[in-house]
Amino acid sequence: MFHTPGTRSVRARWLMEEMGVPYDLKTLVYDGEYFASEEFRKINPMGKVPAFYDGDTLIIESVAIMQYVMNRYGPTELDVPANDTEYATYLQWLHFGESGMSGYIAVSFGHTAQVDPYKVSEEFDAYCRYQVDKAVEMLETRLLDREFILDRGFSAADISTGYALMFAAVCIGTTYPSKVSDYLSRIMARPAMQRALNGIPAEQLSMIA
Ligand SMILES: N[C@@H](CCC(=O)N[C@@H](CS)C(=O)NCC(=O)O)C(=O)O
Repeated sequence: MFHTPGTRSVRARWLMEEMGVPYDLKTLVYDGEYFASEEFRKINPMGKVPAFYDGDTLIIESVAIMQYVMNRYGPTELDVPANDTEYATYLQWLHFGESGMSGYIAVSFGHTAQVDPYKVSEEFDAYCRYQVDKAVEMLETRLLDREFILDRGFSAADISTGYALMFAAVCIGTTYPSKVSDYLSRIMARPAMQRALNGIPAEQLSMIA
């Protein structure tokens, strides 16, 4: 898998660490010019990480990689079967971590860092931050009476959403209410997550809590 520390490829790496699935990592330093180059776009046509190869099969969406690995290399307790009462909630948060959170965080990060060609207007940045704030509020409510997103315990939904919380704290300075903050500390302490974070500078990690 093509990976850059701290990016969405952490999700897939964290999942494989939790499952004990062996993987090869090609670690790239983030370099906008290289990512946009023809050479890298032969690896991932979108010029992004993760780019996950299983033989000739390529997947470029972090949550899709998670689902692929769980289904191909499971079974795993991290996945929730369709006949489970929590299946709908599981699917919602598995995808919400990317489409309802990280997409907005990434736009706001590009804006904050003033990275070409990712600059947007102040209004659009405010809109993205508003979406992130609402998501955090919804998660705080969910965590009022549970340790993880699901009653059954830690699942892939926590990997997807937990990564988004880390992304927002480090890249756009989001701060969290008490339940979300405790939850983030709890999932960050998992040995598999610690291994998946290998390569992230300590000063960035100190921004999370
Ligand atoms: N929806 C994709 C997003 C992938 C993505 O945007 N990756 C970022 C890093 S977190 C990237 O490589 N950006 C480089 C660029 O856009 O130039 C996923 O979940 O994998």
